[in-house]
Amino acid sequence: MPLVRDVPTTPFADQKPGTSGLRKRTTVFQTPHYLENFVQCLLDVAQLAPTSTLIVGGDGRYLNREAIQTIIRIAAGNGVARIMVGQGGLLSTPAASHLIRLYGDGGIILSASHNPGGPDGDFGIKYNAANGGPAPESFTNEVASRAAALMSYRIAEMADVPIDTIGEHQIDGVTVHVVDPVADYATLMESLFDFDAIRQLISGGFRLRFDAMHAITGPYAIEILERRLGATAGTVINGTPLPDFGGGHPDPNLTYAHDLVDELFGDEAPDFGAASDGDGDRNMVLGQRFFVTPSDSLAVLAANSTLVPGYAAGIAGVARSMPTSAAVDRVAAAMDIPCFETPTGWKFFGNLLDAGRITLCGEESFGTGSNHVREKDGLWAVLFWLNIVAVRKQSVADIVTGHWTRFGRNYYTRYDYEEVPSDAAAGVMQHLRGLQPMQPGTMVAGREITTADEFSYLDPVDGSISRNQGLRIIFADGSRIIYRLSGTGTAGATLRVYIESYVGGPEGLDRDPQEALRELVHAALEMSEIPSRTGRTAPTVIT
Ligand code: VG1
Ligand code: CO
Repeated sequence: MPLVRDVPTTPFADQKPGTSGLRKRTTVFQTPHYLENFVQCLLDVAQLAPTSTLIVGGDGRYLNREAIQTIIRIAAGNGVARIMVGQGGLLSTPAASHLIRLYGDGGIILSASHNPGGPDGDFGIKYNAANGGPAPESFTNEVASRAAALMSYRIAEMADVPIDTIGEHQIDGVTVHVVDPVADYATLMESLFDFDAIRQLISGGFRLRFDAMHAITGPYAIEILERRLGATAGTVINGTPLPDFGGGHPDPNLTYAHDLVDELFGDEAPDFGAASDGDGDRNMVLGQRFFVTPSDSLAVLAANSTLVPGYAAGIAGVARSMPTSAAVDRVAAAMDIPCFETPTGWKFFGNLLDAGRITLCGEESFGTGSNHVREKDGLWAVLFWLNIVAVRKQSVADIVTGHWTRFGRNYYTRYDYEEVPSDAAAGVMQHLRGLQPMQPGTMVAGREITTADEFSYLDPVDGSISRNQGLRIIFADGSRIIYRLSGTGTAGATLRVYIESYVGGPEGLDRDPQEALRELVHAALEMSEIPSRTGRTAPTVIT
């Protein structure tokens, strides 16, 4: 075994993981001992047996490579003798989840997801348990309290591991297995989807474009879409992961993926467009001149799930995060399967998936997934859509509008106010909590409030309770306004306002969402006093 040193350190009080791991400015992670301390605390709480295999990989952002060497040394220092790493230190979040499930007992994923990377950008780290899913709140709370008291960490004196060379490396009694980051994941996708049908669709002239946004999904998308499914070379754009994501913001939405959006709404638009985020767990799906709202995407996937081989036997149930629109609820009701409403963040789906109570789940924030792994999965969602298009032989737009005709339409929008001063954002939430007009029976924007509360979640599997998961105002006609503070931002606070309204049809299904929701949006801003309290007259991002 390698020589192990106990290094004295000072505790950090700010190592509290948020919605998805610990995310900070890169410079914060470069503070001496900062990363080491956090990894020591993760391993202290994880309590891996010496025979365990730890999976390690990240989205390739600046500091990824160095951090992986440090993590290997700390893991070895704590007696972990088998470590599996993606080549070059790369693993998308869903691929890491899959490797943990296949070979591992836990994993450490390095990512700040859609947040910009680079020396002036963000970095992040999180722990996933043996089921492949993000550690639950009980785990992350314990990590944070240990980090606030840690006095020393254990680190092995080891040479750098050759993470670019595939194969098993024996280093001072520690086995480091460097694997192709894509292979097992691509095989999993082939087992779930009808690749023959998708291949035929593409060879028949269906034109697609995938924007990897200079982030982790490039190698995955090139292998799967171009090599295995026969899409022409160049279908995947921005396909080489760069440490600073090309200076961009790898967030697949209408604002940050504007090049793709422009192409799909242009004259020579392809039939299908998609993008993924920094760590590969998000997806944005576009048809020709058509944007699929993520909440609708989940509903459409659920309604069409039996067309896909991996789900042909039927789905046990579905779940969505609370702010996600209720479009999938209507599908679940029609299919006579349960529908669960969880707090924001994928970790809350884990128990439901493990217990077999749900098969598909998703969030309004461009996240969709299933029981195939325990993370949301960007490329999986893209393949699911392609499979449905291939079987139904209809355009994306026709599939979605047909869905509305059958189930009605949940008009939906999200307003994000990024980097608002923390006290102003907290003030908005405090003000909303104290609002008298939010009593049931009050009329707002011509609608009657039936519930106004702060969302709490009782996990039906383990009985744990998560409180303060967003303020919600629910109206008699099913419309909702929700306010939440983000748990992934790294500067100031990000305030999110989610607005939804249902129209049963057949009239009124083809309106512009901003137009259809205008009154509710107005009411949401007026009630919350966001403009006057934050000084923001417009949101940073509208979805
Ligand atoms: C955001 C999204 C949430 C998602 C989370 C992690 O969290 O709203 O739905 O699960 O990001 O996604 P928040 O707390 O900022 O609203 V990712 O792709 O950043 O791992
Ligand atoms: Co992500």
